[in-house]
Amino acid sequence: MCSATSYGSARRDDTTVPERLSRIATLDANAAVAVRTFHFQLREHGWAINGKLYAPGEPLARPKLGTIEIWRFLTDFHHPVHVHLDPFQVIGRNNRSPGRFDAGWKDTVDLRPAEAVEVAVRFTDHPGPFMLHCHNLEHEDMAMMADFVTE
Ligand SMILES: [Cu+2]
Repeated sequence: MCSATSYGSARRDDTTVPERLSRIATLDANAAVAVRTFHFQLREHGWAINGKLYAPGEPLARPKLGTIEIWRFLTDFHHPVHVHLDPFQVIGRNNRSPGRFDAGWKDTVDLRPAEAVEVAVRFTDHPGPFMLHCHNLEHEDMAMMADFVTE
């Protein structure tokens, strides 16, 4: 195929798109050592996770490095849920298989009102405090965040 550049000279374009762009190793959810639930809710005192506004130094989870856990996110509203440290894979949405839009590695998953999403996450490399939070700026600014500590 030939194409002209914006400079007017004709150049041969011999590039091709690979048939497969990447391969993604699937996390083994059956190897999960824990299942944790995080409920994102509007409470009368603010936007909360498991009934709590953000409290630095009061982690909601202490996953072990090198392990896989299943984290269940529930909501009564629309929240894009973001987990720091490691990417995750969606393994279920509303007790069904993930949607096509759930494929691949994620750092944020979109939960619409009354949805429940399960993700598998493998904690790697770095011990210490990390965060999960709603990525809606108004919600995170109104305390919809939580610490977790990898050990
Ligand atoms: Cu939110």
